[in-house]
Amino acid sequence: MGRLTKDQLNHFSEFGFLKVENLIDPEKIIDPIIEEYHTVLGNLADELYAEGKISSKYEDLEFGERVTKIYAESGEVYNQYFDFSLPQSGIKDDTPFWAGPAVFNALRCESLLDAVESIIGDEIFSNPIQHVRIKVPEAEAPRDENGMVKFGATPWHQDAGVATEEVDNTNMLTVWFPLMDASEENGCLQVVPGSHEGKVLTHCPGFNPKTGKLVQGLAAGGLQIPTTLFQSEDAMPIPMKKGDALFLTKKTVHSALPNISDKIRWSFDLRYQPIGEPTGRDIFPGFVARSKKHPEDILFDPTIWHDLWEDARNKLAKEEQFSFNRWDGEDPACA
Ligand SMILES: O=C(O)CCC(=O)C(=O)O
Ligand SMILES: [Fe+2]
Repeated sequence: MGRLTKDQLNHFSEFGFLKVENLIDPEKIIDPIIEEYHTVLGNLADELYAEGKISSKYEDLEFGERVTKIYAESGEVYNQYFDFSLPQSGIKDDTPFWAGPAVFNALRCESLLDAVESIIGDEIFSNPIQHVRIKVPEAEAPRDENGMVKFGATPWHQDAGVATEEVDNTNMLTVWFPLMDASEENGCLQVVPGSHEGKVLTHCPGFNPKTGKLVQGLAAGGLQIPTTLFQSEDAMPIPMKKGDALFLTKKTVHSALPNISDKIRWSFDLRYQPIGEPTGRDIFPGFVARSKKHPEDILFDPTIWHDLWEDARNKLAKEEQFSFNRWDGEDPACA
């Protein structure tokens, strides 16, 4: 059903990205996710209200307006409550996450896996580097002490650059899809066609490690490839409809535009790879999504998936945690 054509595969290997329209059923896959997140938001609202961080639970608002109001009034972004992964540091035994059945159902979406299979083969592992990204309108978004939007535009990077070095030997495929229509105004992705052909480029931390000062235009902590290192003038925005999916190689240079609209922009980004290759975040759990060789290994049970994440969190909370960052900012390109 979702199998890719020869032309689509050629486009992917030539340019390092491919947009596929109508790949993910909005009613069967996406709407249940939105419904599930309604409950998560309700729980968050209860918690913040009880703590006196918001003056109302905003129960009558739809998801986007409600999350915007809650973030704006509390002055904080609570995306970790919705995310189906864990933070890269500071994990505690009460760090929130959401690994619910509608999310798992999306990771297992058959038409999506058909397309993934066309690119990486039929032994498919769901890589644990995966996120939901909720971006409230910049005009209303909470800002940090430097006046930067918290969780705003995504800077230029390659996904290989935000994983550990082991991923250099892994055929990791990124799948990005919006939970509503994504446009240039609300912050769709931008890609640099052909940028996947070279090596993993230098990523610079959002601050200079020597001076501790912020690198201009960068959110603190975020990694970014300096625009001198790639053909930024070739950047191409990729507007997408709800149900479309965008495939990227691990070396395709990409970013996301700021959300200057008056509604939220939210999306899922998932990753898949052949079974047995390193994930680049080995302390997090992935699962076998498809296998002809070992069908008995395929995970179909959303509660097991949830428990894998809970076990990982509880284990990591007890340990000393290291940072995933493979970049130290010492490269002259970062100056
Ligand atoms: O959605 C975004 O803002 C960035 C997504 C991204 O970089 C990715 O999916 O790899
Ligand atoms: Fe990315």
